[in-house]
Amino acid sequence: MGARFPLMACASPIFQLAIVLMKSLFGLFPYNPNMIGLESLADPTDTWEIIDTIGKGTYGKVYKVSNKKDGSLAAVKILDPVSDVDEEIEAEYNILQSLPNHPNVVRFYGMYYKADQYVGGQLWLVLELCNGGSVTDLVKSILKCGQRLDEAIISYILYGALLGLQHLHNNRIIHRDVKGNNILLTTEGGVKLVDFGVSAQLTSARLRRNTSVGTPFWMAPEVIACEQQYDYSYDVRCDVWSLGITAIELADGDPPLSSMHPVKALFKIPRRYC
Ligand code: 4QG
Repeated sequence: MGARFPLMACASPIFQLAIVLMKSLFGLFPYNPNMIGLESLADPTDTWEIIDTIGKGTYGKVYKVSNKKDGSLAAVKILDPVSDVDEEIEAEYNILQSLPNHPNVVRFYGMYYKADQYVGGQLWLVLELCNGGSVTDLVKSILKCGQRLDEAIISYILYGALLGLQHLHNNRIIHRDVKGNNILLTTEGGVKLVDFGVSAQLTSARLRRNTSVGTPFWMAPEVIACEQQYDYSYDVRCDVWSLGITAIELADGDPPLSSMHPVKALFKIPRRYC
C-alpha cells in the first residue's frame, strides 16, 4: 500500500496546473529529435532573388535565382504550402544535406523558409543550376531536327550518370526515379543527377525496400512487383535498370512501351522482361 501514488498530491492545484502546462507544451511541441524546425531556417529572400522560371511541372516549382550578395546563380525548388516538415520533405532534405559533394550529383546550397501567416509558408531547396537543361530536352530537340544523338554523346551522358549513381549507392541511397528528365547538363559539360523527392536512404538494418515508386516506363520489374505482392523487395540495382531504359530513351527519344498508357505499361514490364 505504501508504494501507491499519493492521491493527495494529484489533487493539489499546483500539481494540476503543472499537468495542464506540460500537456499543452507537449501538444504544441511534440518531441521529435529529427524534426526540422521551420522557425530556425533563414528567410530565402534575404539572400536569393527569383529571376526566371525553370520547367514548371516536371519537377514541381523550380526557378532560377540569383544571390543578392555575390550575384551567383542557383536553382530553387519551392515546396508550398508547408506548415510543418513532413516525412517526405525531411527525407529529401536529409539526403541532400548528408550526401558528400560529387561532380555528377546536383549540389545542395541550403534550405530556407519563407513564412506566410495566411496561405502557409514556402520551403526553398536551393540547388546547383544546371543551365544545359535535361538530357530528355536534348534528345527531343535533336530528333525534331531529324537527327539522332551521337553514340559518343550517349555514352558520355551514361558514364556521368553511372558515376553519380555509384556515389549515391556507396552512400546507401536509391534514387528510384532515374530517367532523362532527372539527368541535367551544365554549360561546362557536366552531367548531374537531380531530384531526390522519392529517393530512399537505406540503413544497415534495412538494405532493401518494398514500396513501389518511380515513373512507370523506367521502373524495374522488381519495383513494380512490390506494388502487387507485398513480400517482394528490391535494392539499389533498380536504378541500373532505369538507367538502361534511359539509354534507350537517349537513342530513340522515348522509353519502350511509351505509346501505351502508363498503367498498362506497369503490367507489361515485369512480364515482358522477366
Ligand atoms: C535544376 C536549369 C533547365 C531541377 C531539381 C537545376 C530539379 C535546372 C535547370 O534544374 N537546374 C533546368 C536550366 C533542378 C534549365 C535541380 C533550362 C533540382 N532549360 O534552361 Cl529537384
